[in-house]
Amino acid sequence: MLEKIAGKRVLVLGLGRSGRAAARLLLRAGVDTLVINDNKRKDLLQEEIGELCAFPNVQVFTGVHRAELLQDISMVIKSPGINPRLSLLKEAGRRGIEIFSEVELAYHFCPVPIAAITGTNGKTTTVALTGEIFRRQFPRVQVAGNIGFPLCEAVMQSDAGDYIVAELSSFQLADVRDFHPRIAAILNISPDHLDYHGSMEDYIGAKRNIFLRQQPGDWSILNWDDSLTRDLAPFVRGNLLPFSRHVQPSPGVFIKEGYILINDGSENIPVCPIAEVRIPGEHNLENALAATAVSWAAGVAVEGIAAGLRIFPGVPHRLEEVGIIRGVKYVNDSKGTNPEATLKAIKALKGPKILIAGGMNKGSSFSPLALSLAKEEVKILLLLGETAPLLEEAARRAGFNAVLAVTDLRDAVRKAFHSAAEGDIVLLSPACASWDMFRDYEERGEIFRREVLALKEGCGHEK
Ligand code: UMA
Repeated sequence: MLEKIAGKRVLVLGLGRSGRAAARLLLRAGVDTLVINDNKRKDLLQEEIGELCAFPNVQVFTGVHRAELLQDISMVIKSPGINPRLSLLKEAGRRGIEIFSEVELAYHFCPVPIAAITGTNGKTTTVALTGEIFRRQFPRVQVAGNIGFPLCEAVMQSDAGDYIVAELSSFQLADVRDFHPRIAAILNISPDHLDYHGSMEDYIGAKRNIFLRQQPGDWSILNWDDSLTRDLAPFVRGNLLPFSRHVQPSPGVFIKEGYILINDGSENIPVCPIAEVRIPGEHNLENALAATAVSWAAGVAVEGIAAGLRIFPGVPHRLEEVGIIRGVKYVNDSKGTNPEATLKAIKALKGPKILIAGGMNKGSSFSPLALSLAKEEVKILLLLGETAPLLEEAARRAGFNAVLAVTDLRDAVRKAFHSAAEGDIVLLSPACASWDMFRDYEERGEIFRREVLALKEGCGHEK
């Protein structure tokens, strides 16, 4: 990698969080010329460009992606959100220029071990929980990657003795070559981001890249209850450590008689009763088992694992209670960006629910979610965004007719407020990406929180 940087001309595509972190690392690594290209208008990137002005060897091109920028480029670092079918990337491929993700770049400069976690759902919760557990064993732990703190940034701030726990998306794993985590985990796989990857095969292929460079002595963790992740066992090169809620793999992490147990290949080691795991819901139990497996593989003492499981409260935008108004609970699950995640959310929350859903179309099927609405006590479905008509059609086909269209999230919260009865739950869990109406799921969740708090204000702070 260094031979493609020192004294060379490198192109960074995208000037978001990943692009900026990659640029900083490349400058530190002695790149000769850094070419940055973002399709946003220049006036919308003032802040991002500002911090790079001090470097005479940085050239920023905005507005469009132009093939001329590939002249004399040694490699391209692609931001994860940029579609791989972009014509500039195709042209780079034709010219034999290698394209890497920001994660691959970070890896080459990483002085510390990485525990990497991917999966369609539960990544952020599992990574944050694993970080909480690791802090009981290692002097300094950085939680990085898709969770919002770019891996390049974490690497630049790491010192010997630290550990990085990385959340990796399929976007980030699609363009790796040498990336080699000491511990790698795949939590589950269900159809997602098919608009980006083109096919389920490609999506699974990207996830599988997490194991690509692992060797004997490394750890590879798989969900044994998910047939798609279980099928990946033949690709594992490290020590396989499965986790399961239903069977008892040896070695493995599992549940027996209400207890989380680790089997090290010969004996069962008790961790803690499942009743003591603080994060709620069956799906979170799966995340707790995964975090236990990753932590045990990293050498964290069982007491430390149990303490982390008992204390960790969950992450923002994931089944996060943001307020109670007139006996109605408002829950922000903006991170529910695919139908599977929303299904888990409606199952986790017991009681009648008003569900706010809809967003950008990623090509997911809404039928299984639609079929579960009535069974999981959803009484009204409020729909917004690009997928509103598709969700409505799926709901009506499943015989669920309590569907209302809303103009935006504010309208959704207000309509939910007027329709809710004491004891109901108003749940934002969109089953879709946010990018048709919001910058990201975090902005969507914050707007939901703000609207709920505004309503609460209006109701005179009643509980
Ligand atoms: N851009 C272009 N051309 C394009 C598209 C975008 O130039 O064709 C530019 C945009 O104008 C913008 C920049 O690229 O300036 C944005 O790049 P990005 O979308 O890759 O976003 P980053 O800010 O770099 O954030 C990324 C991840 N975003 C995505 O994968 C979409 C963040 O994950 C991650 O936290 C961050 O890197 C740090 O690692 C967010 C996410 O939504 C949370 N992830 C998806 C998910 O969880 O489902 C995968």
